[in-house]
Amino acid sequence: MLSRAITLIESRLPRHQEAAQRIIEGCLPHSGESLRIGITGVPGVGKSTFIEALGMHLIEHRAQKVAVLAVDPSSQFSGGSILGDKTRMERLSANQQAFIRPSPSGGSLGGVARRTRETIILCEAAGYRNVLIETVGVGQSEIAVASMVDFFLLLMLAGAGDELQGIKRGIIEMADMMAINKADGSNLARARAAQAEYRAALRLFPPSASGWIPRVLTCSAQENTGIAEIWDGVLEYHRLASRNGYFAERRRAQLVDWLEAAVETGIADAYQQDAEVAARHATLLNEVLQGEMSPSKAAAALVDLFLGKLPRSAPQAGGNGKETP
Ligand SMILES: Nc1nc2c(ncn2[C@@H]2O[C@H](COP(=O)(O)OP(=O)(O)OP(=O)(O)O)[C@@H](O)[C@H]2O)c(=O)[nH]1
Ligand SMILES: [Mg+2]
Repeated sequence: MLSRAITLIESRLPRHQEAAQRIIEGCLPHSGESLRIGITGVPGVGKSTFIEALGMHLIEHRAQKVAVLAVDPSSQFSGGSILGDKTRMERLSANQQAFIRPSPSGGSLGGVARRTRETIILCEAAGYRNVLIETVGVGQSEIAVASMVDFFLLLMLAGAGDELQGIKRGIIEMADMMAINKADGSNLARARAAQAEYRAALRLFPPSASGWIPRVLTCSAQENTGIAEIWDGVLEYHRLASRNGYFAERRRAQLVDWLEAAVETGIADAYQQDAEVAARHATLLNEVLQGEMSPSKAAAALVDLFLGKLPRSAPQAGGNGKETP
């Protein structure tokens, strides 16, 4: 049922969207009681393997249900990792206490699924106490995901400089915790060294608004070491941020971002669904490509055309006075 509801929410069809809004309204009062964790890192760092280990830890040692939202990067990068994820999250996908949902990135910013926020609400209402969101660490997706989660975990590898890992400074600044993964076998010593280096580097960053000092830990998702310590850290953050009000503040910021993103998505959907606008878009695009018109002039003409049609094409306003973002 949860899967089908999410599929409905991801649909762009207006009649599906109406049903989706009703589901979200119904779920909202039952949502919020979870930890929303964003997990990012470059391809191959071990995000899926880590989520398998953490998810099993939460189920087996903390008796909590886990939802995993993995954004499928296949539309943007060659291959994609969903098939790989099925094998990398073998135990978790077979476990009744886990729900794994690969979502298409659907062309939205940085590969983040366009309905990830709504999906989080549904998972929470379905009783999942932990929502883990895997996103591939290539840039914009982290920024989008960071605005949807309570805690942001950055997985790193030892022995590769920041540039090599494609991690931007801004992303390190957003991280509530860094974990050097693959701290096993002959890599262990290098992982420890990287830990010391990153700890020193983090000291140069200004203290975060939450009063939390980001941690640098090591782990091996494969050998299942360091996972419990990472989760203890997450819980410690949760306690601190709950006490000083930052957790609630961050949740409010999530609502602000949700509203804004939903407005943008709504406008973009309406724009794309208008046949006349779509036809004009194609014509003007052609003119732009021929060098006959500037992109900005074409865009202004298209926006004018779209806005001019609004009274007819706008969907009915809600009318029940409820304010779901
Ligand atoms: N030695 C070692 N290998 C690991 C560890 N974690 C993951 N791996 C391996 O690293 C490879 C990539 O792991 P994934 O979990 O698929 O990495 P990912 O970050 O999810 O990759 P993408 O989804 O493609 O971005 C796999 O071959 C894993 O078996 C670890 O802790 N130690
Ligand atoms: Mg993966």
